[in-house]
Amino acid sequence: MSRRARFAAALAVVTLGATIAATIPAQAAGSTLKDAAAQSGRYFGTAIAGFKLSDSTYSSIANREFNMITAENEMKMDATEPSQNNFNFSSGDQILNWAVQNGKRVRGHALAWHSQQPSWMQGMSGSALRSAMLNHVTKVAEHYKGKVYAWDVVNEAFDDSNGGRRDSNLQRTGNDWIEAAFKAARAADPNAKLCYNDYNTDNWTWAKTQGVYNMVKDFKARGVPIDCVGFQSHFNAQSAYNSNYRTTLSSFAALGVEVQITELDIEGSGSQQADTYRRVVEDCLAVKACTGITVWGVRDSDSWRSYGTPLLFDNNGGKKAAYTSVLNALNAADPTDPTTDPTQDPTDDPTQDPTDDPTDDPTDPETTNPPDPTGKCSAALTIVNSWPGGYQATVTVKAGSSSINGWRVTLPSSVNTNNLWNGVLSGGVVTNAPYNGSVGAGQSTTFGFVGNGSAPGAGNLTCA
Ligand code: 9MR
Repeated sequence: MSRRARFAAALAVVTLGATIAATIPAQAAGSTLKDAAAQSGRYFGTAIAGFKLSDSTYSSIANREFNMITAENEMKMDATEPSQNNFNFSSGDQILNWAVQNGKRVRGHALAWHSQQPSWMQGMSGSALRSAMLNHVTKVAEHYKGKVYAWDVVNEAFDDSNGGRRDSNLQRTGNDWIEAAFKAARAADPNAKLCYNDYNTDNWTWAKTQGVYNMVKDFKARGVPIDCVGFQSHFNAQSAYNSNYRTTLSSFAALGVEVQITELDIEGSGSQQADTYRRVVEDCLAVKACTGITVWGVRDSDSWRSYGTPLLFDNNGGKKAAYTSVLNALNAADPTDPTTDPTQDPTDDPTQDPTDDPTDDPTDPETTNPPDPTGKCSAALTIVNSWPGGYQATVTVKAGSSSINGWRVTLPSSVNTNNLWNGVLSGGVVTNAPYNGSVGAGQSTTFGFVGNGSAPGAGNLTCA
């Protein structure tokens, strides 16, 4: 090529580059899960089985799509302490090193658990077991000090149905075993986020969810070091996704902890599965403190429940409808707004889902149902949750026998808030937002707020 031709070619490349740059929108859509999630400051992760990293289909998808890695089994108690006080980190380190070499972060899983205990621990009890557990937490967290983003310090410690603790050898060492494990983990690695992780804690009305919620609330009130709660979110017919999942995430977030979706898989196929995945992602995106999502494996064939085809890639590594749906939902997220309260996001709009109504929860004694309205509208205030120094409230505004086009609700005079959504607050009166003023006859909409100080009593407010 002559010098002139080379120059012309180079100019063409530069011009083309400038044209492309000019047509890319300010916020380009991510073409991988990790890039799409990063647009709102979140991560997208997967569980990795170390022995599969030599499978190039597996490792190339994992590397391309995910930026948070959980060892599926390799950092558990049986793997890391096969005989007492004799630690083996080779499998865990293999995964950690792969993650670090590929620019990914790691969620540690799991320091203390009733399951997958090494055989020497299974038969132990009392103070010997308590010491052995604390030694394990300390030594493993010290080994990975500064290298993991978060630890599942305690896994699955709650009973499946009654809202209390699960019986286990660890539980029988005393009810304070969980907080003892958290304190040991904090001492060993002060910079790792310390999480409590469990399954069947996704549905806000379930006793197990409330049991864990009350524990976290108590830990926060007493200064037990806890930074995050992991929602495993294994969804299937027995434990189905419910639209109150968003309430669960935002309610925990309001306690001042980060919330993470840690082991997501959704049994099913096609558009039904894709739609549920979308809703889970949207729920996380609606809660500022929901910092990331991890799916429990790469391809369906990698899943612990492969018969349920619950993941985002098929057995051949092809992208499923669920993948596209997750990618699109992540790309639709608002970029992070550092000025908003991390515990509550104004885009968290319970009115988008008519079934997501905390006043429907008959098990929650703090909720009341709006009375049958006789006038233009009625309003009922519900305390969704409260904590020392604050609370979260929802107000349901219901139209009377005719439809309404705009509403005004007077808050109790004790309310002090600087974080209200789905309404406009002025001088103690909330008027509708531009998008939720029209309410059909007998229909309702809601607004919510986080209040400072003590919560007002639940009950009816003036609506006009
Ligand atoms: O996916 C893990 C599977 O390979 C193991 O056989 C199983 C043994 O307990 O653990 C699976 O992972 C679990 C996770 O550690 C905790 N939550 C439930 C997960 C699925 O069982």
